[in-house]
Amino acid sequence: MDTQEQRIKIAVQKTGRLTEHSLHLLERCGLKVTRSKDQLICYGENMPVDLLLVRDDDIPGLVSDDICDLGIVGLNVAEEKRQKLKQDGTQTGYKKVFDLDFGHCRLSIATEEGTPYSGATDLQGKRIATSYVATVQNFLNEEGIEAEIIYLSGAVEIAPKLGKAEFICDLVSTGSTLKANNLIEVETLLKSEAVVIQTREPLSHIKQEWVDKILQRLDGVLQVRESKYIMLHAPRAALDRISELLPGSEYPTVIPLDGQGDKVAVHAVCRENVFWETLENLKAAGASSLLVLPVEKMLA
Ligand code: PRT
Ligand code: ZN
Repeated sequence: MDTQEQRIKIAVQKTGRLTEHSLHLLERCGLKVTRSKDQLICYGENMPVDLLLVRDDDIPGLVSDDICDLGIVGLNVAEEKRQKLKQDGTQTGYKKVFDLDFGHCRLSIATEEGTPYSGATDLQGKRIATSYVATVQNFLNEEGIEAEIIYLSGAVEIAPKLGKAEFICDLVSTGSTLKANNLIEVETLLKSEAVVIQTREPLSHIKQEWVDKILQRLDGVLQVRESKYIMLHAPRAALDRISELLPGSEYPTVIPLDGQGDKVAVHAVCRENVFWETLENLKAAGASSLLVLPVEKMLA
């Protein structure tokens, strides 16, 4: 059955840092989509899955209110919404189900170079400019600090220069924006990356099956990224040493080689990066004809 209610809706950022990665990831899970004319919805052609393309700030709300079943969003945004709901006395209607290992950044407090800072108590009575009001408030509550939070929706990093605040709290990835504004990071509130969130509402049997399938495929795609398939030849006597050297592999397949006496072929999926050093060590242990291949798909 493929009625509108039985289709999975996934909220994805419309245009921004997470968009390309999110769409690519879903494509790698086998989803083919056509975009609607208004570009707000992408209809799944080969699965009962539609994508809602929205501002990232709206994603936690859409999943929390059960308008979307899943969402791909920065943990920083999901956490800010969770804290906001908590401060309003409401329980969050979504849970984090996956870390996606892209969109890495951290939410940090920074101040102008030269401002004394030896710990959170130095924030007492000061002004902190941020877009992350609820997360900062939660941090201050936990530390038992009273400080004024100045809400700014953008260009937070220029607040100290304008005399609007002594501290800022914003996302940092390379640190070059802080540096360009003569600011230094003094406190990290949250380490963030893109995550999948899922509604807490129970889903119909059919929808749950599809959600499970999507999450399993996502898991496969993420595992594959780091995985390599290694093939090599080795004397049977060197097998123990070679198995020890294969990075992150579980049970290598050992195949006898026709007419090669005690020589065998070893095939293994390695779940970690395979470096030249590893290959050189395998060779030194007696391996030959080494081949490293990318893994296209994996289903545990
Ligand atoms: O329009 P919409 O509301 O959807 O997009 P947006 O402008 O709010 O978000 P966008 O696309 O800028 O970022 C989306 C998500 O990417 C964020 O919520 C984070 O989870 C993640 N992300 C990862 C980042 C950064 N890295 C990042 N560096 N988001 C923003 N920045 C900004 C930061 O705010 C600061 O201005 O980049 C600057 C700092 O970068 P560095 O490299 O100079 O330190
Ligand atoms: Zn946003």
